[in-house]
Amino acid sequence: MVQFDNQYRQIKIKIVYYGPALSGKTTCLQQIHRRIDPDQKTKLYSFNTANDRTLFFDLLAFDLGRIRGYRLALQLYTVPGQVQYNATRRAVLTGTDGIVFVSDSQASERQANIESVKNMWANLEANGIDRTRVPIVYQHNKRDLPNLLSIETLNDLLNPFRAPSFPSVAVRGEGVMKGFAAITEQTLVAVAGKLGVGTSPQALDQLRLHVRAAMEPFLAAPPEIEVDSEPEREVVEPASSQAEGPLSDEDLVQEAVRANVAMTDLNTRLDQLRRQLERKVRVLAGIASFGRNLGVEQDPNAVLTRLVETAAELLEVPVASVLLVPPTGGLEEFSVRGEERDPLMGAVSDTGEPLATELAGTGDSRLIVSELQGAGDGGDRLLAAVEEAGYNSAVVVPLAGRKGLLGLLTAYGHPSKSPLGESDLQLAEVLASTASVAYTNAIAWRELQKLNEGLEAQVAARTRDLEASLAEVQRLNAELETANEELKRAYGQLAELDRVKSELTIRIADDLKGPVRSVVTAAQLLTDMAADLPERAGRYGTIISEKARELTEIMENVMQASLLAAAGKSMATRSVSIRDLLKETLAPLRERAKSRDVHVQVLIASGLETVTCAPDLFSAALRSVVKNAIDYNRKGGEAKIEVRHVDQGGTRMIAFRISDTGIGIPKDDQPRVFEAFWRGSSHPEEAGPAGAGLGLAVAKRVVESHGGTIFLESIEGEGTTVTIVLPDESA
Ligand SMILES: Nc1nc2c(ncn2[C@@H]2O[C@H](COP(=O)(O)OP(=O)(O)OP(=O)(O)O)[C@@H](O)[C@H]2O)c(=O)[nH]1
Ligand SMILES: [Mg+2]
Repeated sequence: MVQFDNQYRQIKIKIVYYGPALSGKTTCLQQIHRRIDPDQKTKLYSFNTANDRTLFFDLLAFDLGRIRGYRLALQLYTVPGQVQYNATRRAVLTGTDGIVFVSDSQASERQANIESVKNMWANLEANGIDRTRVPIVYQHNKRDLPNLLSIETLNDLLNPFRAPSFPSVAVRGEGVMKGFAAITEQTLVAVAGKLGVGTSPQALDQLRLHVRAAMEPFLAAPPEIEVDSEPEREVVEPASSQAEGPLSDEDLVQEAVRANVAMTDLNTRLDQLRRQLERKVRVLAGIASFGRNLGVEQDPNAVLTRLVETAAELLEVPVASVLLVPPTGGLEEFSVRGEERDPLMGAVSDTGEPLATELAGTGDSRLIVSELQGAGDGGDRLLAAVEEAGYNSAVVVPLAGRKGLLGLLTAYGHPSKSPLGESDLQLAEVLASTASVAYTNAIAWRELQKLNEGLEAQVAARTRDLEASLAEVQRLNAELETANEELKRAYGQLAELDRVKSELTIRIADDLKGPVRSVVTAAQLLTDMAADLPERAGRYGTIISEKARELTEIMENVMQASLLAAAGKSMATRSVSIRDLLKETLAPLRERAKSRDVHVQVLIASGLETVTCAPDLFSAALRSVVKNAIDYNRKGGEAKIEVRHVDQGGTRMIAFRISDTGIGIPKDDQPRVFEAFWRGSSHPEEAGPAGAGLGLAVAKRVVESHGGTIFLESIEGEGTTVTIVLPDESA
């Protein structure tokens, strides 16, 4: 009887392998188990006696995919063949949806086969099952042995309705899967009405196709293997340990069988749960390792590739993809695994946009596409696209970035497996959010690196620029130095020329002094003798005398200009006798003083012998000052030259103090007396031609180039005192 199990959304279908003792029923289940579940994930439960004869039943439970969202849970039972276990057989037969009668083809078993089939009819009747309607196939077994009944004979004896029959060699697996496929198809077609698929020929054909498709891989399996070793199966202790022989109370046996069925059911369920748990653990481990790997991933593309691979692996789906939102909007396939195109990108909506793009645009991109979801119109369109591509379901989750949607992760369920559901969606979400964070980080990291590289490049460029400018500066510096050197050399030459010129000028002027003085003296004599000479001669004498004096002044001016230029340039100093120096200074002025009637007095402090100076220059400077003291004096006045030691800030110096009793200098003029070419406003008429106004300026330059000082004190109408202070080098 078909059982709907709404909790797990499954339909349980019960098929019983019936037949005489030792006909090979258990062997058939072992073969089917090996074929449909080579990894032995499900278990074959057996309730055996000590010598491996079936005591209650064997049970093999497994899923046969889905129809309309319901899982088809097949349960294959065997009955114990031994005659005495009839109560158990009847109990096992309760609610069966289909039967495989396994006969023993040996002629010796003719009667046993007949007894067994009779017994089956009786037990079906006892269970209220119509034997004319229950799906049944025959498997005439042990065709490898000698002395066999023919298939026709067997069918004549056992198969009154001429149900499909298959020869088989169960120990080698031959014919077993064919019989199994046939009964599965028949049974499912028989229960089709109850499944809600209707009874229309098309619907039934569809169902047949579905079952055949599900069975195909097992039928096309590699050559069937002989059961030679002890098959893997779970041996369960019977719930009731009482053997049936002596047990007369049939109800008790039935209870025991029911209890064992329930227990086996529980075991099966437990087994399922264990497998689910194992899968969960595997998934969790997968998530953990995914997170660990992404944590260190710096390449954004590698993050997404890994996401697709991990999603396909952990969700156990054949197709998964990452779709990205490009800067221009819309959606692009970044990576599609298991297909050319992502099914939801391949299918377009009415607006001509891929369905996935439309989904991304709605802002609600977290969904399950499945028959079980009962979605609205949109959902139906999505499901149609998914089924069109050959998948039974899909999950879609968003890849969320900091600034919005980065893209979508999609996964598509294999039609032979349970459709993807809520737990798959959650798993996809965990993977997607982990990857989104890693992706965002990887992009940030890449940008940081780019920025760094840019900075480094900038620094390098600036460094190169700086180095270039530095080289330029160095080159210019070198040029400047060369130019400087040349300038220095030129300057040296010029200075030398200048010096030579000054010396030459001074010497010429000096050399001219003697002859001019003789001319002056001669002219004077001529003037003195004027009375004795013709009148014309006396007049010429006066002219000569005047012009000779003018000439003296001009020479004096030329010399002073030369001295001014020479002062401060390379100056050869030496220690000279002060007395000699003054004698030399005053000699040319003697005549002048006499003619002005000025008395010149010299006082040199005792113990003061020498002064260190450039004698020519210093003497000329001194002479300028004394000459002023004579020129700007009054008749019968006095010009006094005192030389003595003075103390200046603890240093012994030599002071030359030149004072006169002359007209003095007005206060306003005093600050300007040392300026070149400045002439006092009160040049006396009798002082003869005015000088060039260089005297005191030259004196100041000369004194200062000796490291000395010169200053002037004057009281109008009383006289002027000029003091020259020179370092005492002899100290
Ligand atoms: N030669 C041969 N031996 C077979 C074949 N099928 C089963 N056997 C052997 O027959 C014996 C009984 O097989 P089982 O599968 O235990 O028979 P069963 O129908 O389950 O027997 P019960 O549980 O006692 O009713 C075993 O030794 C099998 O190896 C076959 O096709 N050929
Ligand atoms: Mg058995």
